[in-house]
Amino acid sequence: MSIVYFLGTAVSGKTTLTANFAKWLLKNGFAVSIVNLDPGAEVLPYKPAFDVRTIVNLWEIMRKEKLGPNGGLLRSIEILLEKVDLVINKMKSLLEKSEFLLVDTPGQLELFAFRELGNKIISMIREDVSSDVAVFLIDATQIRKPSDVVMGILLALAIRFHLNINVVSVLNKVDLAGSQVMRMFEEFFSNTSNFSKFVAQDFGVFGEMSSQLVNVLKAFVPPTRVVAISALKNRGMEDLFSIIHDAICTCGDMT
Ligand SMILES: Nc1nc2c(ncn2[C@@H]2O[C@H](COP(=O)(O)OP(=O)(O)OP(=O)(O)O)[C@@H](O)[C@H]2O)c(=O)[nH]1
Ligand SMILES: [Mg+2]
Repeated sequence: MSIVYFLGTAVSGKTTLTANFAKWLLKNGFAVSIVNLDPGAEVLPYKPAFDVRTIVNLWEIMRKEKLGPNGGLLRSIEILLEKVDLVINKMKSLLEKSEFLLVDTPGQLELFAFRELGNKIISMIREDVSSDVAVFLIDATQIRKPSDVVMGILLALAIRFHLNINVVSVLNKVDLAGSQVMRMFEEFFSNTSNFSKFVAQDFGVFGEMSSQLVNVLKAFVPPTRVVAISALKNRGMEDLFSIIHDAICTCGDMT
C-alpha cells in the first residue's frame, strides 16, 4: 500500500484534489481510503475513513482557550502531537483496507510541513507502508513572475528536506491561469540557463542572488516534470497518477 500526502499553501486545492483524485483512483479500480488531518476543515467533499476532528475540536479549543483561528489551529496541532500514537493507530488500521491512503493536510502549509507533527506522522507510519510521497500543490493563480516559480520550487525542496519524503510538484488551478505559467515551469526544468537570465531581469536588486538560486535549486531538485492539473475540473488526473507512480516506484512496489 502507498500513502500520498497532499500539501500546499492555504487554499491551493488540497481538499478538492484529495476528493477528486480519490474518485479517479476508485474509477480506475484501486481501493482508496482518505484521512483528514486538518482540524480546521469545515465541510469536506469526501468521506474520511479517519478524521482528526474526532480527536480535536478547533472551535471548542478557540472558545475554551480564548484563541483566534490561528492560535486555535496551532494549539490543535500541539494536542495532536501529544496524541500522535492515537492518530498513528487510527491511520495504521486503514492500511490493510486500501491500496492508496490519501492524506489531506491542514490549510496552512507550515503546520504540517515545518512543525514536528508532520515529520512524526510520516516517519512513524513509514515502516508499515511500501512507499510514500508528498504531492505539493502550487496555486497557478499565484504565479505572476519567474521569481514566483523559484519560490514554489524552493518550498517543494524545503518540504523534502524537512519531512524527508519524496515530493512531486503539481501546478493546480490551471483552468484559471494562462499558458505562460506552465511555460515558466517548463523553462525552469528544460532550459535552466535561459530561465536564470530571465529571473535575473525580474528581480531587480535581487537579480544576481535569484539567478544563482536557480542554479543551486537545479542541482538539488531531481529532473522531473511539473504536472499541470485542475483539481476542480478533474483535468490532468492521469498525469498526476503517472508522476506519483514514478515517484513511488523508485521506492519499491506500488501496492
Ligand atoms: N478554478 C479552480 N478552483 C479550484 C481548483 N482547486 C480548488 N479550487 C477552489 O479553491 C478553493 C480552495 O480549495 P480547497 O480544496 O478547499 O483548498 P485547500 O488547499 O484544501 O484549502 P485550505 O485547506 O482551506 O487551505 C475552493 O473554492 C475550490 O473550489 C481548481 O483546480 N480550479
Ligand atoms: Mg483543505
